[in-house]
Amino acid sequence: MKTKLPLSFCMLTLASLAFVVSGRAEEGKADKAPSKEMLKKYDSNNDGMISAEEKEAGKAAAKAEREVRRQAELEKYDENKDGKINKNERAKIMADKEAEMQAHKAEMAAKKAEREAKKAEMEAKKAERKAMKGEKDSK
Ligand SMILES: [Ca+2]
Ligand SMILES: [Ca+2]
Repeated sequence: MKTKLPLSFCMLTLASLAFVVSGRAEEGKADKAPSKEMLKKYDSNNDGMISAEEKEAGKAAAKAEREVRRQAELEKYDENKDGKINKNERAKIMADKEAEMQAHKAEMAAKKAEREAKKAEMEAKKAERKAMKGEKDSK
């Protein structure tokens, strides 16, 4: 347990850092013309602009979404039902997230291996064709 906690903590820090960075990136975007993604998210009357009201509504929706996620997290992990996530419960969340991440990593590695295997196959076929052609030419 002692060896596992610092890693989880490190990942938590990394995750929140990534969140901050992506949050900043989105804020930066808002200053320029709205991106398609932003419009899809916020432009509810489809006039190609995001009004203050639409932005507020979007923010409220995002907040509601976060709240729903928090509630789901509580429902799943709040073992002593005190409405809060304590250290032990947080550790479980992190462990689950870590497992999820490892599974994702494994999936990516498997996909990469598959791609590489395909590439090797193509190379082999290419080499075979070349060899056959060479044989023909030498005849
Ligand atoms: Ca609009
Ligand atoms: Ca709790």
